[in-house]
This record gives sequence, structure tokens and C-alpha cells, in this order.
Amino acid sequence: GGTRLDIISIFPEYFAPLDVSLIGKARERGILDVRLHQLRDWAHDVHKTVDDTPYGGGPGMVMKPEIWGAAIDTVIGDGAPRMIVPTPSGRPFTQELAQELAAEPWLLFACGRYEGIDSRVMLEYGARLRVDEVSIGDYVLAGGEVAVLVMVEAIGRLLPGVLGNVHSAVDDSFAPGAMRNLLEGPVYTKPPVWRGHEVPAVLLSGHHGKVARWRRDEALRRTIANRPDLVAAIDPETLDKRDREL
Ligand code: 6GU
Repeated sequence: GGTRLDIISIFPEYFAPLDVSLIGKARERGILDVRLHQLRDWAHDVHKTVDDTPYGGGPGMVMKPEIWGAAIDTVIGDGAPRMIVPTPSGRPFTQELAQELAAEPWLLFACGRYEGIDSRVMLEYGARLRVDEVSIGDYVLAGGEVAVLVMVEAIGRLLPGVLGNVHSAVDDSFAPGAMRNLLEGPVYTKPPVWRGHEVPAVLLSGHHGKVARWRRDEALRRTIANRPDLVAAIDPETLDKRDREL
């Protein structure tokens, strides 16, 4: 069938949102096969312990390698999914990485809590699987679960047949093509005047060339205001004299 996603976590309840909306429908249609696993099922002491104190000292707790090894071995069997370990010290999750992961038949997400997973787990499976430690941004979450929700939604909407409109993913901010490297500009719908605020007249003009130019100007203005880092990366050859006046 569709893309298989295995998620191992001590809080599988975090993934309830995957039952609804776009991803929920993709699962119903067989485009996505999401399998949740409780890590504690592989902890066999009375307290179902999954963590221990860090060697070398320091704050917090580290997740035990034997539990993770048993869990991953069971989930993958003889197979070889691509493995993603969410961590704030990972490589950045970008639209480009989302596209790469959306092309994989099988992904395994290993969610750490506490200060992380014993590093030998990534070393062990890195010899057999493609393993990436991935961060969704420069802030610290309590665990990888919410980061995995973000990644699954970004990946899921790229799968063939998930979005109702095939055009929906092509002109996203950050998607290759279209207005490459620019954020999307503002959008409007009816009524033409709301609480005294008018829709920009050019959008009602029916002049497709002027509409396209206006949209590009607005996209560039928004990118300058919100993402100066992206502006610095724009090839100057792709800007004209009017752009430089913005
Ligand atoms: Cl992937 N995990 C955690 N715990 N915090 C994060 C993150 C991931 N990405 C950004 N912050």
C-alpha cells in the first residue's frame, strides 16, 4: 500500500491528531500506514524504566540503549526503513528534506524524551539504516513527539493523492519553483470591502500581468520584512530595477 510510518514513543497519545484532517483521511484511503508503538512495552522491569543517569554527570536523564534496541529490532524485523531521530541538535528540517522523506517507502521515527537517547543507538542502526538526527527549529521542546507531528504533516501533504488540489503544494513558500526563495504574499476573498478595508484594486482589475507583478512585489516586501536572511540569499540576477526600490 502507501507510505509506512512507524513511531516509537513513551507518549503515543501525543499522536491523536494523526487520526483527523488531511493525515487522517490519507490513512483511511491507504496512502499512509501509521503505526504507533509504546517504548515501555520493551521495558521489562516492574517500573518499566526507560531512562538512567548520564555518564560523566550533568542534569537530566538519558534513554537506555537496550530498550531502544529491543523496540527497533522488533519494529523493523528484516526491513530497512529510513530512521529519523528528532532532537534540537539535529540537522534542520526543511521543505527539501520533507520532499526527500516523502519519496521514501518507510520511515521510522524514534522519539526521545529527557536529555536524549544513548548515542550508541544511532551508531548501531547507522551501520544498517540511513539515520538522521533532525531539528525543527532553534528552540527546545520537552520531547520529540511534537516535532514528529510537524514532520509527518509536512511529509504527508506531499504524498500523491493527499492534497485535494494538485496545485496546492507547488507554490508554497520554500517549495522549489514558482516564486522561489520568496514568502507567499497576502491573500483576499469576498467581500470587496470589509469594515472599511478594501481589497487591492489590482486584484479586481482582471489584468493578469499586473496581478502577477503585484503578487511578486508583495511577496518580496513580506520576505524583506520577515526574513532578511532569505533576501540575502536571493540571486541579484533575478531582481529588476523596481525590485531594488522595495
Ligand atoms: Cl526535533 N526535539 C526537541 N526536543 N526539541 C526541538 C526539536 C526536536 N526541534 C527543535 N526543538
